[in-house]
Amino acid sequence: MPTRKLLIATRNRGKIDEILFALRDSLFEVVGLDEVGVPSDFEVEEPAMTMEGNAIIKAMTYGRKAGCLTLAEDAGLEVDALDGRPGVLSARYGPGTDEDRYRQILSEMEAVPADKRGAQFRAVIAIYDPRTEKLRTCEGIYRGVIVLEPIGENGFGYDPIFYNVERNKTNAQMTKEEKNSVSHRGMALRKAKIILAEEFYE
Ligand code: ITT
Repeated sequence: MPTRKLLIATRNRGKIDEILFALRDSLFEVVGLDEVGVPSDFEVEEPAMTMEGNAIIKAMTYGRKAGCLTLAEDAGLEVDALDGRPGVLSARYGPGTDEDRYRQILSEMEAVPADKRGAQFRAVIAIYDPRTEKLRTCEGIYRGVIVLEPIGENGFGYDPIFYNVERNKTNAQMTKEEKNSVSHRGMALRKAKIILAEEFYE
């Protein structure tokens, strides 16, 4: 029997690389938006107030458009001293580049002492099958500390300012493999793999 296709519904290059790595031994044939013919100008709004809400909207909208089993993810950084900001607005927290946005966080936190610089990444994954309308979600959370100055070149987004105390390095100093073993996305994807195998494999 041919392997079932699983669409990874994101255009964020950093996420795609990490998801492909985590699903490299998947039971499914993992495909991207271009491969199922979703045009690059097809945009999905993210109006929800929660990551779960936006992950569900992305999975259902892309899944219906492509007619294919779909995994979408919404993720973000929640900083304790900023009352959980940027949170669901992480990709849109100020204009410019990823670097502009992490520098904005650093400047907002200039006066925050070392023992109050805790933060977490959260990732919510939604899996949607347009044929049966079955929908499942799962989540991963990853705690760390916001550094004073960015360190490292790997990863994407806020990785250069997110420090892992146990590993004594920022996310941006980790290989893809190491980040996958500790991160919010890695945790959510390990749960998603079980859900996919138990509930969506046929
Ligand atoms: P899609 O909606 O196409 O998946 P996006 O970039 O808009 O892509 P999100 O709405 O989920 O994705 O925004 C997540 C943002 O949070 C992302 O742009 C990064 O700035 C940040 N982020 C999420 N996960 C991250 C990670 O593992 N490392 C660093 N930053 C991360």
